[in-house]
Amino acid sequence: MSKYWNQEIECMSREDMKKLQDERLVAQVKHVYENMPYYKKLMDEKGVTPDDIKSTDDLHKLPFLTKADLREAYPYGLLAKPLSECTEIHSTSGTTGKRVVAFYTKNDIDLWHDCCARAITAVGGTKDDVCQVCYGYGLFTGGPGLDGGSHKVGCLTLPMSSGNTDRQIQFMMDMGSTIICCTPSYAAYIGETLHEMGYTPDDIKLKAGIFGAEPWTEEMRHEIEKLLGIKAYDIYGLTETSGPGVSFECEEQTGMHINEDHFYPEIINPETGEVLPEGEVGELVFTSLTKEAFPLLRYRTRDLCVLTRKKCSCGRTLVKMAKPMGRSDDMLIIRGVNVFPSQIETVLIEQGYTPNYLIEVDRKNNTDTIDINVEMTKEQFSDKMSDIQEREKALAEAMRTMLGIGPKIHLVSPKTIARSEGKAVRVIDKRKLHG
Ligand code: DLL
Repeated sequence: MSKYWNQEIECMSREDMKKLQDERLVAQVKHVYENMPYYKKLMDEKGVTPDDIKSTDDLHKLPFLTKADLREAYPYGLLAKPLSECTEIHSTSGTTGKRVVAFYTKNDIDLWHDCCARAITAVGGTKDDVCQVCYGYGLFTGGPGLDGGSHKVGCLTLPMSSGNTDRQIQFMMDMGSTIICCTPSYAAYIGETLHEMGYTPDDIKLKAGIFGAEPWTEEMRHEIEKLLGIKAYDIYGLTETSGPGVSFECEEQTGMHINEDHFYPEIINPETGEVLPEGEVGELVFTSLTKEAFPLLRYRTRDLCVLTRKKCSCGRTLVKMAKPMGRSDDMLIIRGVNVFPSQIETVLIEQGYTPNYLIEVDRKNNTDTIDINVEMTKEQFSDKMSDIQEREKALAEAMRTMLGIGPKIHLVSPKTIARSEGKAVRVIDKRKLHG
């Protein structure tokens, strides 16, 4: 059984991949220019025509698209195929403003599922596996994407959707699930519940998990691997580019291979828009090379990360992206210092806490404040106030070393912070609430 879903593409030489990308880009720019008046206008304003784009080396000449464009063009403004050729939509879970809606033709769906099949195969999935999909189903892309990939691979697919955690565990045992797909925060919750029900990883058959849709740290990976007795792999994607499967992790577990035959990546300086060389941190930008219905060119994801073309031991030559360190708009600026929730998660798990925490940011007397509520485990829990204060002090100190600013720590009783079944809410920024 091959460890690749599509060896020819996944292990293609750089020259051949560049040739394929160049050809696809030229055709795609023409398709967009002729069928998406919104982007044609942006190109016209910049004085660029399809003839100016001869290869990926010319990509920098094209205008960017942002989430603001998607909102402005809502609902049909970025559609590049007649509605009669579209068979599905998906949408973001955005709570503010208009939703982002993405459209798919039959072919778009097929290619998307193919990308997810690559991800499942890369974690060792074959038709002999039982794949439990507990990402949400519906408008969210997580459930339908991995479900489609699992069907392609030929796994027995359990379309569980998220929630009803006791039932998830019951099915996992009864059906002998070997692969699980969900958000990392939900995986941690399932692991926690498994242990609470009196089981250990020896009681289940799981071997691998495919986790994404939200930022998570290496420390969280180890925590989940321990709780469920599995290998935990990362998967990345966004509704605007199709959903999960834009990139996926292989056995090396050191970043995600981008399906660059479909999604051409660039890293830019978020302030100037300038393209940055390999190895520099910046904002990830994707150009869809094959999508028909909703083919976004130079779409700014707002995710910050690094690309590398270092040789990977798995044999794949697809470029790799590091774990995104968060979205540029998730970054908290506290008293002028940049803080990412992922840094806080790292410290917590290193110090023996669980990934159950909530960050509250506020502004009092013109000064930013940051409070972190952290749940204690049953073992850490103590009746003695002085013990808890001691622990809070030690944790605040560890945070200060990592972040450069000292947050206020509040250790709270076990089971008092709400668990997540989908994307976890880690931050409440009250400064925004006050306007
Ligand atoms: O979250 C698609 C997805 C579903 C990916 C299932 C992986 C698994 P959206 O709801 O549109 O789509 O959110 C996309 O989520 O821009 C990132 O900020 C974040 N994100 C997605 N995957 C990861 C990941 C889906 N592996 C936004 N690590 C993206 C960090 C991630 N952040």
